[in-house]
Amino acid sequence: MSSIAQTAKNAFTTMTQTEKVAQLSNNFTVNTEASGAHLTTDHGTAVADTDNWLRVTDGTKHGPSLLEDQIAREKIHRFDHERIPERVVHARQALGAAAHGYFKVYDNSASKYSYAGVLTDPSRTTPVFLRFSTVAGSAGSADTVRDVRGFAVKFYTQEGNWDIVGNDIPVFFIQDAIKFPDLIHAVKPEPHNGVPQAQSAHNNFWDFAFQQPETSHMLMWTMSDRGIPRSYRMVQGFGVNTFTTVNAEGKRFFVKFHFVPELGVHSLMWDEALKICGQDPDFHRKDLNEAIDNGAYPKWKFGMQIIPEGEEDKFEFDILDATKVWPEELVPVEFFGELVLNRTVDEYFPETEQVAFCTSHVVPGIGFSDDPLLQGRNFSYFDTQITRLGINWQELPINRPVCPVMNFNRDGQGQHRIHKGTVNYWPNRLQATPPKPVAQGGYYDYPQKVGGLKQRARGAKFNEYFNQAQLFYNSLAPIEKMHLIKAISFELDHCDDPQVYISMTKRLAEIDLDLAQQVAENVGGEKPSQAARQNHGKKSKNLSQFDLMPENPTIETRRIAILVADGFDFSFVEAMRASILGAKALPFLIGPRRGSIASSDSKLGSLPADHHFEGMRSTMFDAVIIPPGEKHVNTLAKNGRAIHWVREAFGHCKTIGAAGEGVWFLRTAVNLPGVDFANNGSGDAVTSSYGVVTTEKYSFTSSALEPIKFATGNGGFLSNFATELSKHRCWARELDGLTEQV
Ligand code: HDD
Repeated sequence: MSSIAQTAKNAFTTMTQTEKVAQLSNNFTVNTEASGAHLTTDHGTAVADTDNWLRVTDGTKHGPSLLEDQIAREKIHRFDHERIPERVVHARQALGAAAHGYFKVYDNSASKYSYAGVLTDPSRTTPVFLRFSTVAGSAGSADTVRDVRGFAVKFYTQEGNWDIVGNDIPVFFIQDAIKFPDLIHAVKPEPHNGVPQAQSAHNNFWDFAFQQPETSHMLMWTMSDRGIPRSYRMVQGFGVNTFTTVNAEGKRFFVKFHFVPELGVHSLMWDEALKICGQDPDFHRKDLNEAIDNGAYPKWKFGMQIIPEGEEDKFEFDILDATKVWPEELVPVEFFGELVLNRTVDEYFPETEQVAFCTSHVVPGIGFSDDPLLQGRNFSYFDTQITRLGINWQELPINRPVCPVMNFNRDGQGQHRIHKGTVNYWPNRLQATPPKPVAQGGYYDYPQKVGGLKQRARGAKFNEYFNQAQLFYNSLAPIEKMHLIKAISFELDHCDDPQVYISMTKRLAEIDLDLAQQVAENVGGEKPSQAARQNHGKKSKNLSQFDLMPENPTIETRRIAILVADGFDFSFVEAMRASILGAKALPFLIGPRRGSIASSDSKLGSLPADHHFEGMRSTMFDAVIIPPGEKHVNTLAKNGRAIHWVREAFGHCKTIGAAGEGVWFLRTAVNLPGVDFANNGSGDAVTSSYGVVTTEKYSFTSSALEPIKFATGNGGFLSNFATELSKHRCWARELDGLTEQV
């Protein structure tokens, strides 16, 4: 290009860019931080209160929220329609994983509380669809970020669809639905630079958390190990909000819904979660599919906490406040049935993506409460589906009820059904499609008495924010507290505005002094010398994950890596694989290359490695075994990646097993700190130390398949190994500082 042409091009570029920049800044720029600016509606009316939905209340107790609230409606409408549909390429389909399954009650014992068929008829098998999700990240974000997990269940009952749109954490950040747009804006990427993705570790989130102290309790949960689950199959599910049920006598109950996983509640470690974000962003959905495809169907017990109407005021917290749990000592969970997932989806988009949930979807015998978060949600979900899927979203195959749908709702974009007949209104001269009386199954609206002033206010008990944050923190095991402190320290370290991290460390002193001091020291906050509020010291059960270990030890669905190089002991590996499969866990051979690896015995031949050390890291597995074989361990000992593999698994507190020369590899090449190993000459005695299980000599039982007995001591190598693995991790390594040495 000539210099004249170049100059002309530059001038043109500069001119057009400048014009565009000027156009944007003059005509379209609004400075929300300008002095004197105040909050208005879209039509310019100043807003006096953006924290409270207009509701009926006497200032002590909550009555229903009013649809009349034009300010809340506008705010939620604007929020619900914020996203435009994602691009057909370069924007991966929405995040989340889902599966089909069924729900069944054990007997009719819930009929004391509800007349809903789905809860009371043991002869029924109700189909369900469950969608798991993360909250903050957009479509392409990774599965293992620190976040809340959505746990949304659609029950296709004979009386219509019932949706529990829950989370894996029993409380929520905010009390009033009108704050939801603020919460989500604060956690999403910051507006000026679109950073960070799928992270709460930034100024705006922690600023909001500080400004809105009702977030304190849930912050403790998300910063605990609950924020980084090992698997969707190992999370609890909670309806979170307070719902109601009505029994056949017309008596009403306040209820909270619970799902408790059969496999226990387990988490990743933070370092592991961070690595998996890059190594396998789809870790959780693959895990769900792998389990179901292998016939290991995830199962949850279903229960309810129940408070009869009339007893709702006897608690120090308001039972309609979604930032509070109902401690199980006060209101035990009664279990009524189970939910099982047994089929993966056939096609992601029409099922996982197009499924649409609504908290307002209930069936006769189940209803709402005046929980102010639920009242707003009941409006929001239906509204957002209109933007996402169009007005006829309930006709999409995945959303259609299994019972007949017949009404006079008509037309609209994407109408699927052709209605025959001459009338489309009620009442009509033909008596076509009449309403169904309650006695015959029509929905029963409980005649709730409502009183109070119409005002923007919350009930008096809603003003207490810290008791249950303390209760949760106090109930954690020492290792869980340690993780929580590290997690908040990580997050606040990513906040670069001192105002944010200094205020937040002060806030933590409202919960626990030790917590506040340790975090302040880590992140450069002001270390408080005394608690801002006395810790009441109370604890409650089932808040710590250690209270939720499976009733019977199990290694079902655990992924076990067996490291092999040429010259491994064939019989040992085959015996391990058979026993592991017998216990419904999954063995994988990991070698220096994918493909055939020769054993030490040419007559027995070789085995194919499933993956190579680089392709599949230790983070993808729950445990690792090093088989015997002299040549094989010499090769592993020269391979830095193999050594790193085992050291990393040790650092993540995973069970490690070795036999014969494999023990030498752990002791000398990997050099695991602080561990006792099986000695030379100890024969087939088994040594278990810090979750590392070793034996000099592996003795084969009469059959190749050694049944796993879950016993320590003299139970045999595999039984000791399985017992360690059934505990999920060996936390003593971290508590004793060994993990910091690898
Ligand atoms: Fe929500 C989606 C759970 C409060 C508005 N929410 C959504 C999903 C889950 C939850 C699991 C994903 C459903 C799916 O898999 O399709 N949300 C919760 C819980 C809350 C909560 C447990 C507190 C108890 N949500 C909440 C409030 C509002 C919303 C207060 C608005 C006022 N939520 C929405 C939404 C979404 C949604 C914007 C986005 C996509 C959708 O609904 O279908 O309407």
